[in-house]
Amino acid sequence: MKTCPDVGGDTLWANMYKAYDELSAPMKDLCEGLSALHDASPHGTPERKAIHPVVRVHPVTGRKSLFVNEHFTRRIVEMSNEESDMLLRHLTRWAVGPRFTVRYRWSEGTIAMWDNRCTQHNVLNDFEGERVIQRVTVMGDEPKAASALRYEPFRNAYSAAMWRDQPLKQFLKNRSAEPTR
Ligand SMILES: O=C(O)CCC(=O)C(=O)O
Ligand SMILES: [Fe+2]
Repeated sequence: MKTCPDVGGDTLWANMYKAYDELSAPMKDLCEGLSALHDASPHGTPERKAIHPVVRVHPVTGRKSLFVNEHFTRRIVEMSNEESDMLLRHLTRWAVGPRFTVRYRWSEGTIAMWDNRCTQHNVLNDFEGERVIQRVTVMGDEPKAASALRYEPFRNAYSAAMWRDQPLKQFLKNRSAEPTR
């Protein structure tokens, strides 16, 4: 941390191992069979999209963690839009609940290291004045699913709400058009 406001600008980190561990058994079971479409629209690049497992396995520790967040996760691939909204609303709030979260008050010169494979973070936008932080990010590996996906992508019959399925359908179509690596 280079320059810190007198008050505010704390960072919150939530532990996605614990967010997964404390789900009920049936919810774990459901989530492990699912994947989700993510996009980077909050960063001004909505064309950056990817499908990731809802529960991922850490490549070093082998532990499972929840891998959805309010910022980037748009849609559960295997569910209808309404079902997806319901589940994502629950999971994204659950994941950042106080029981899984630490709140860090910075001072200048402090260095923080964290692992994006099993945490998520958020800076509180509650400060006035300057906040300057320098960061280095290590390239991530591709998130690996905790278990094989069990369901096909959701295919909607014609309905008034079909337009809501378009971003997912378009992504799956483009993906299947790509040459396999
Ligand atoms: O400014 C911070 O506290 C965290 C910065 C951040 O979000 C990041 O490096 O990804
Ligand atoms: Fe960040």
